[in-house]
Amino acid sequence: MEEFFRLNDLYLKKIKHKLRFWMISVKNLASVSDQEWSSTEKYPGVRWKFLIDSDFDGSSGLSLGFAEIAPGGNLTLHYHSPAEIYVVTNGTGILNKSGELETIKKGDVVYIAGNAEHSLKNNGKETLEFYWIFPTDSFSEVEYFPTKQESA
Ligand code: 7BC
Ligand code: NI
Repeated sequence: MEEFFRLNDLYLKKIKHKLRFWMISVKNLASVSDQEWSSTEKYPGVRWKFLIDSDFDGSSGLSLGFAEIAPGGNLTLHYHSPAEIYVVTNGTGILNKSGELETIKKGDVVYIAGNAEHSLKNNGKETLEFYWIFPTDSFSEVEYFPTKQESA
């Protein structure tokens, strides 16, 4: 009987693995309500969660996370080899585009080329909220480099 359940389990695992090729999943922030916020002292006032990410589900090829920057908080100057997209869903902030500053706000979308230095600071009174997208299976495989410049 135990053997039957073990084989059944193996069979189900195999089927699940195959189904990943056709996987379509719907999520929202409530879906990850039990996930702890991530943060680092490198980025004061910034916290984030993972929604579509191979470290958390069976997705691949693209990954997406949600970040909040508190008023005064700063996702300081950095770069990484994958390109990146931001979709801003709340607040306003100052985007540093490799030295050129631009104010961004709710509704804006941002394309950041691979290896382009960028930072995002919340200069408003509301929480700055945005989704980011990487063309990678997971966030964990994106290597973050700090800028060579002095100020962020
Ligand atoms: O929000 C974070 C935290 C590391 O990263 C995504 C935004 C970005 O520019 O890489
Ligand atoms: Ni980035």
